[in-house]
Amino acid sequence: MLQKILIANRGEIAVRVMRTCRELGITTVAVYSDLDRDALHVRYADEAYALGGQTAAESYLNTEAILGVIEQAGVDGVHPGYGFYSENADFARTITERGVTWIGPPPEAIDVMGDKISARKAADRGGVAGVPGTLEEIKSVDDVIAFGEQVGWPVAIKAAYGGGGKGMKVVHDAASAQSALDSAAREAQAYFGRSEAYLEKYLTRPRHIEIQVFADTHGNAVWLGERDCSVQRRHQKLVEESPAAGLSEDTRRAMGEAAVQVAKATGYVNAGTVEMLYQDGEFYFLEMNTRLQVEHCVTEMVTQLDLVAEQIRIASGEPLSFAQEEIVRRGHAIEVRINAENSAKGFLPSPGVITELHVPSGPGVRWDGGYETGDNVSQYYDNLVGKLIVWHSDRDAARHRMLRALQELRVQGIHTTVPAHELVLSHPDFAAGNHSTRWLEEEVDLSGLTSDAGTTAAASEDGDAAGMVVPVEVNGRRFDVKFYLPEGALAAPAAGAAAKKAKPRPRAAATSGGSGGGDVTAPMQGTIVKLLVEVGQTVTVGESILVLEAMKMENHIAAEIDGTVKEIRAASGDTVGAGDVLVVIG
Ligand code: MV4
Repeated sequence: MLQKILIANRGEIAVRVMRTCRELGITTVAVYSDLDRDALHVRYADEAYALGGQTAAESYLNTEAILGVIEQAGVDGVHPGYGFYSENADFARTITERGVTWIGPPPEAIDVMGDKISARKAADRGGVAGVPGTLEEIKSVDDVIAFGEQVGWPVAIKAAYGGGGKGMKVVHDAASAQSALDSAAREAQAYFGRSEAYLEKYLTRPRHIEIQVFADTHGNAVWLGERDCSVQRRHQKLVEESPAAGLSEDTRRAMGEAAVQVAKATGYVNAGTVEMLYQDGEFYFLEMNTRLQVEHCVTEMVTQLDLVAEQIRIASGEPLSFAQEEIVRRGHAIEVRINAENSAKGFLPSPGVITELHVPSGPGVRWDGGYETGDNVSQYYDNLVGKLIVWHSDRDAARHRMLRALQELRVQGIHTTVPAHELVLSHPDFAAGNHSTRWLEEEVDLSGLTSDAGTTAAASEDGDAAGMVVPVEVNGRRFDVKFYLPEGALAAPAAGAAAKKAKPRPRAAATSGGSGGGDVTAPMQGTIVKLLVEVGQTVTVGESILVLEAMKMENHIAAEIDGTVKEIRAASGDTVGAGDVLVVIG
């Protein structure tokens, strides 16, 4: 059994892995960037080593620095979590060559699944049907047109090395095939450095159902049940559950057995997830994720198994601790991702200091967090603050338990996705299980969503007129009274409150709230990826002026008036603060 494990990650997943290590008596080693010197995963670990740097590339993806820590700390295993190195076959090979155990699948399996064309071929070898489509790369637009005429429009052009919806284009007719192909290739080249693409029939209202599989080095492979991850926005999952609503036991078993066949066809070992699209009672192989996933917790809740412990046992060479027929799934689990995003402003990233974090508890509630009160959610890393998971005997009871837990959760100082979760969990379509991958974006009215960060600091940062909540008693009955004050009235206390934890940047006049002025300001702290205009250029309302990246998401910042670009005050690569004036239009 492994004795000392380096967790090459940060945030909630690093803490999650360490918790199991502690239970198993394994020593934990954390690594950290300059910004994470005092982060929760560092405080939690038995030992912690600096990587230096701020951005992910400078720190958590700095191979030399991590290899140095592996050496210095004398670890015998590395757990990559998700993201970062988790699907990097070269890194897995490098540490394996140094005699260190990779807690993940064989690099060959990562490579096969990393190329979506070879993944489709592997599924095919395992006798599992992918979405109807091609097993070869597109050679010319004629391939696209011929395929569309044969299976019917729309069709999807997908990048072989793509993922997360990037490099995917939906084509509705022969006339638009060429431009879609060009744009898919351009996007794939820009994001993944490879432009190969293949074709699939585009399913118009699929559900995203994925199967958790596990395989050991002794030839055993099992499936642990499914997760429905259909509630997504811009390819970001928001709510996950197990089991999937309305799925028959026969279909579930057929999907599970298909997933195991895919795993066996690639010589798979350790934890993996086979993603499928499910529509009209049919399921199709989509792709396989060769890592532990964010949403593994709902599987843990219904199976009462510790998937991280199982990963470590398998990496240590032990056989799976259970056989397929011993796996019992009970009840229903739901997970919501608590992201630092402002639901009321198009899910705009909301980095900053968490001035208060009070997590729910009570029966059937689990919190997997990466932060505590006083911690800073940096714009340089992803926006996942924590995951709230509930279990109950059936779906509707679990849904009500989640609504109860969301009510108990208090996060102050940053905005979160809590209002969106409350809307989803209480929506009749979700309650009825009538949701697909396009439901949230196309059918749910998100316009009534409000911001949730109740602190005066966060409210004034956005230029919101809403202010603080104060308890009052009227004839012995207690009420929470919310003050609606004119913009700017809270500026003084806000600065004071924020100063306790963070140094607020000097703020420009309140144009960031969409006042329609000529100053183009940063709506949140971030890094400028690209300036799209030049001085002297005429622009119109709504035209993209620049691209600002925060928390791994690119945000287009638009002009609020027609006019001419008078001044550009920022350059590509600059880090800017909320409210900073970046471009002046007059
Ligand atoms: C599809 C599809 C419909 N038909 N493929 C998006 C991300 C990538 N992993 C696969 N995706 C999709 N592929 C075919 N042939 C619809 C999606 C899709 C989607 C899939 C899962 C979860 C959410 C989604 C949201 C939009 C589109």
